[in-house]
Amino acid sequence: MASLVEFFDILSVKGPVSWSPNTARIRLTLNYKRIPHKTTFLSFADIADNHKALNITPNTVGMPFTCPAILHHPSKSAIQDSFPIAKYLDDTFTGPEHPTIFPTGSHALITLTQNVLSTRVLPVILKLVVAKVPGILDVRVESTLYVLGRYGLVCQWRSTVKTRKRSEGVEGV
Ligand SMILES: N[C@@H](CCC(=O)N[C@@H](CS)C(=O)NCC(=O)O)C(=O)O
Repeated sequence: MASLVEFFDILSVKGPVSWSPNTARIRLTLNYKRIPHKTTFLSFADIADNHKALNITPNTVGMPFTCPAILHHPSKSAIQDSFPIAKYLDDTFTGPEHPTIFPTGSHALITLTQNVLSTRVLPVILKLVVAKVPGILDVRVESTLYVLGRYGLVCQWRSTVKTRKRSEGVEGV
């Protein structure tokens, strides 16, 4: 069956493999709901340009443009942020061939849980997770510096970046 959804994931040094817990939520949703889709892996540095070209509404909290994102070809809807994406997919792909991920009547409880997790739990573990990210992003150094600056970890990781530049022979640096 033709792909109905284009799913935007993030490229890593290991190539087109799933590594981000944020994007994994939508990969799991697409697979569980048996939605025909194709994955496009974006370099971290290209996320904003890609999303702007698709007229994706910027996030109001956190970084304006992030993955996961999807483009639903039939409706031309382009959405980012895993929770709204999951709700959109559940509302759009219904019927026995597409199992539901939000049982009827559960939206309020799930929204509350999501809010607590993202405001109370995530900030605590974010720095631990982000510290690992530069080591697995694709080797475009500017994208590595981009994420480091974003989370205030430039000093801690600058030496790692230099090591990677030498050993991997990235051009132009
Ligand atoms: N709340 C968002 C978070 C998504 C997110 O932070 N994604 C990261 C990668 S794991 C990202 O794309 N960051 C882009 C940036 O910081 O420029 C969701 O659940 O989808």
